[in-house]
Amino acid sequence: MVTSAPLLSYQHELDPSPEAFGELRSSADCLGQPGVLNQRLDEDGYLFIPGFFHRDLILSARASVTDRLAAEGALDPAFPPLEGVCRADKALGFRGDLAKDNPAIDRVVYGPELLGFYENLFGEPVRHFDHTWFRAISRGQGTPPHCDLVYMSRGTHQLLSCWIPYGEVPLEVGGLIVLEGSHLQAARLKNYLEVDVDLYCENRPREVEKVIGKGGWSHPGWLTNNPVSLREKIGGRWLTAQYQPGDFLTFKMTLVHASLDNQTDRVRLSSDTRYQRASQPADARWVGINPAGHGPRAKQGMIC
Ligand SMILES: O=C(O)CCC(=O)C(=O)O
Ligand SMILES: [Fe+2]
Repeated sequence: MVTSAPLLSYQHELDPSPEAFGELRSSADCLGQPGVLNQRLDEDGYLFIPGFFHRDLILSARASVTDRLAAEGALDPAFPPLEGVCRADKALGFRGDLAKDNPAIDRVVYGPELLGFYENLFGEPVRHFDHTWFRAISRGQGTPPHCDLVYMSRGTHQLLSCWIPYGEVPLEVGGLIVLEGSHLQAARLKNYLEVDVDLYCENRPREVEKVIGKGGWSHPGWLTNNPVSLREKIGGRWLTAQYQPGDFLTFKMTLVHASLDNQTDRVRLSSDTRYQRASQPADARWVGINPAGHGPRAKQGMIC
């Protein structure tokens, strides 16, 4: 992959050599073949489907978000809102509120195209989590390496995340990166994969204060904040793409992923949402009309 700017992830410079960095494999050509898709999902831990959605569907969802960002004064008024140019004095980040009461986002993430994809993949009726994660990432921001299991392990583990960019996300705007083969490292990552950030030890006063007193997490959720040393330790390449509107990337709960940092003044907009077989149990924190999320109702004490 051609790179001009250095590849930054959580302020660490990734090794751009072909042994350490590469492109996601496209499975767009296997869409009608669930057997092949499932085999690839097992092999790679992810499926990358470029050009899946109609571009206009994604761009109208983008407009719904950039209009909100413009209305709150987060965007540079010298540019059309759709360009998503951030004001230099405003930092953006995780913004679940941008997907709330937003029919244009719902149309993408819970519409017939994507639900149909998962139904075909799972071979039976599916359900999605009712919580929609949404990010508006401005310059200097990115996501450190983690697996999603630590946030959503109380139902089936045969759950898939779906990352969708709303607009072009070239390398310097900072899209998702996945660590090749990391879903096959469960034995090595065992202690980390057993984490549940909302579980805490009742017999450890400092943990009780952190989780119950302050409403925080018993564990930060990240596997590490250094994607470079992580790759050197567990191997594989960091894989990504020059994302276009219409693309999506779906992946397993145990696949290590992170993002590149945004090195531009253009906001990186993306959602991440979750899908599973309807017949399997769902993590109660994320389903229903007003899901508990990581809030007080989700905290569970145990004796350690
Ligand atoms: O978009 C990001 O920076 C992180 C997304 C993520 O962690 C996910 O899709 O599970
Ligand atoms: Fe994640």
